[in-house]
Amino acid sequence: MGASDFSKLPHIGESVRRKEDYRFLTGAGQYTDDINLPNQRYAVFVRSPHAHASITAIDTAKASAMPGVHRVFTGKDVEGKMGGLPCGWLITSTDGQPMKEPPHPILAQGKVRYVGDHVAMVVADTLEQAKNAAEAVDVSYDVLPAVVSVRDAATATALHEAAPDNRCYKWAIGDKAAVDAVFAKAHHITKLDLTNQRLVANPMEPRAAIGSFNRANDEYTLYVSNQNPHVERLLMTAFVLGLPEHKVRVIAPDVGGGFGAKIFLYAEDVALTWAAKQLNCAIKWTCDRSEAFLCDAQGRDHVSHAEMAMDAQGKFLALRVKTDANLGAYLSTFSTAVPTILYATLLAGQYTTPQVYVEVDAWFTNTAPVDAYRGAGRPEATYMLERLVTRCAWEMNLSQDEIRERNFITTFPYQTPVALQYDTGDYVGALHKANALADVKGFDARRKASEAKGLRRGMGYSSYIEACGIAPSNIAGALGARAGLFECGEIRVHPTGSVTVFTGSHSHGQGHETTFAQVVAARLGIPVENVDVVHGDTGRVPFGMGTYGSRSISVGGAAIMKALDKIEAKAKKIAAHLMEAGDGDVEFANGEFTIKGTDKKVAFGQVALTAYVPHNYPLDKLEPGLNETAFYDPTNFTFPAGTYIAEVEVDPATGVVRIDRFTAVDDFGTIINPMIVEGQVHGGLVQGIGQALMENCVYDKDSGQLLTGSFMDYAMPRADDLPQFTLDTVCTPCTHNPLGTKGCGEAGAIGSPPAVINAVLDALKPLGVKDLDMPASPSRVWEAIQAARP
Ligand code: MCN
Repeated sequence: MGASDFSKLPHIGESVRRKEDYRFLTGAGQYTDDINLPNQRYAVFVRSPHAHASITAIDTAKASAMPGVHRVFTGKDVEGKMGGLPCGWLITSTDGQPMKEPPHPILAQGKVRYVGDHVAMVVADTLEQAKNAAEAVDVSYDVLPAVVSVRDAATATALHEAAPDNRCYKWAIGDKAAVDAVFAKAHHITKLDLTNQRLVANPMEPRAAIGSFNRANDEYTLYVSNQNPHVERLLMTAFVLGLPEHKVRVIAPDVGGGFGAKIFLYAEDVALTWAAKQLNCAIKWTCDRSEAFLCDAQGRDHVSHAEMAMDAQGKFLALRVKTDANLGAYLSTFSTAVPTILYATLLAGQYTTPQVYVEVDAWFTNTAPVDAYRGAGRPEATYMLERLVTRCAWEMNLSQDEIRERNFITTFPYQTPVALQYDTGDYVGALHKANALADVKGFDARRKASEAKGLRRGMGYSSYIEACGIAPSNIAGALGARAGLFECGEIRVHPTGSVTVFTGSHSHGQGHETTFAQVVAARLGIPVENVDVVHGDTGRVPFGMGTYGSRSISVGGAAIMKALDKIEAKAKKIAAHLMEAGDGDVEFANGEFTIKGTDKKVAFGQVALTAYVPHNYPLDKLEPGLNETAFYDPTNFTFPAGTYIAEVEVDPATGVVRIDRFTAVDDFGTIINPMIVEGQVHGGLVQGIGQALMENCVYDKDSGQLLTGSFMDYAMPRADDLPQFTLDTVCTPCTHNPLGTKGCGEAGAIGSPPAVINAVLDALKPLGVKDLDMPASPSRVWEAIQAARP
């Protein structure tokens, strides 16, 4: 079935209420920490208090003798018994030097490299006993100099022997010589230096895991708050523990948000699983919030310089970008792909810039590992580009509309100079719709009204594009990644015609149990209530690559569509048998099989029953059952895009920024469930606005201590920091997946930061403020105003 026919089916585009909300709203959800297994103990990790140090001794005698303590595991216990954490998607350096892949041990081996690094694991009968014993583990350290910023990394004490200058890799994309030649002749060059600050993901449910072992069958089970249980199992068995995969079951039950931080294989998960066999028990660990600040993988942390070459009309001729990316102390699972494949390839944006050259240096520092966080690379690209485009307009005396419309891509497919081919889009349409909804025409009057109150008002634009549906194997491979990411779906039609869907996607707030059920119900012509969705369990779902990169509906949903094609094909044969017709004469629509040109028909339920209760079944042509599995590897990314307009009021006396209006017009192709999509955009916008105005993960420059290790210091946005959002969409269906969908889960976080900062800068322009880094906190804004004073 084509995407166009699919979009017209019942339930598609319907705001079906979320099936999963009943259990969440009635407290019946089951998160990892809610689960308790027989013979369960508790683990607590002893973590490094230093950012960089040699471990000279670990004395576990006192801790081991404390009440309830079963074992204190240290680096020595795991040394030689397991590998280190793998870094999965390693990209290939482009400077001829191999990428530095230093070991990432499960428990520290002689050295710690960030505050929170895992030194020992204590297992005791109760959590209190484990905590007390952890405090009694006596670790002696020789403290070494620490480095936290990419600016200082090259000259700092090396973290790893494998990387003496702390550089992990150098990577570039684009034609440098061609770009330099254009710059040499450009009419005007706009330049920008900026920092994309480090963020902490902070899902509502902190990470948690229970490792268990069954001696009877030599099988492990790991319950874990994770976004991709099959990948977790694959990495843990193949790279770290050397176990046959079928001996480990990973279950990610209800997960209270992830935002990227739960995609990765973490040391705690491995340690618990391994130790469960050593102690022949179940071992639970629940991360507390302070621990999460220290040791969850963090996001962003780029320092960049960008230049745009233009002709006299403001037409973009070439873009040149140099970025230094902070990878933290160790490589996390996907970390190397973030500042490269997921960042640099998006720097063409929505524009026809003929030449783009991006150079990335990635560095180790004594900070928590940095990896994907909602948007992963694409917010960094959008922030860079949309700040630059806004500045280009200011320097060329063009309006924000003019600079964009002169450079927007308007014909598709469009091949960018940085590897991607956009299939569809309507960038002009989204801009015009956003202008109308934001009442741009009324802005001057509102600005005057603000000025009359002693306030400054500004308006900021951001026209973002992202690559979702991560990741087509062919494109990922061409860009140097070692693996692409397909998805798997299984449709099990039961004899009564109800359906269970097994998907490799994982829902941790995105509402898949509803939207995936809508897709199946639409295709089979059955009620949404008759479809249940199972995910998050390697013991029940055939395989899966999980949820991130806004891939679930476009890749996981497409796998389900492929399985449904097989179901339909087989069901048609059964229907043909029932109606004594040829297979080719059967048509299927609205839950009924019919024979062309006759009034013969059978219902889907009757066909399902026949599949399991065969009567006079042509066994030579058909096997019983109605159960199909499909794997889907996309041929391209999906390219959601849109224009966001923020309008802010700034109090120059205090530096306080208030967002007065925020308009977001997105293109997500065909939309399955508008209510869920709107919720996803809301969540993304809040995270993006949080980055723009409040959130900032700060390490002390000298000691490497995390200074923002609690919600007292790390400001999260709350409802009263936000305006009522005005949302709308344009629709250009994706051309290469059978649903026509483009991902929506990250758009808000990608598009909003530059819109907000551009608005703040627009407001402060009359005061002489030319630049501002995120977060635009009151103190920063106030300081910028003071610094700009003549
Ligand atoms: N959808 C739709 N029509 C479309 C696109 C999507 O109806 N055209 C629906 C989907 O069916 C799905 C939801 O919207 O129910 C999101 O779909 P999609 O864009 O495919 O994104 P994913 O499901 O793959 O979710 C991943 C994305 C990412 S990468 C992060 S990070 C993120 C996010 O989703 N983390 C979240 N949203 C989150 N929401 C919550 N509550 N918690 C998180 O941790």
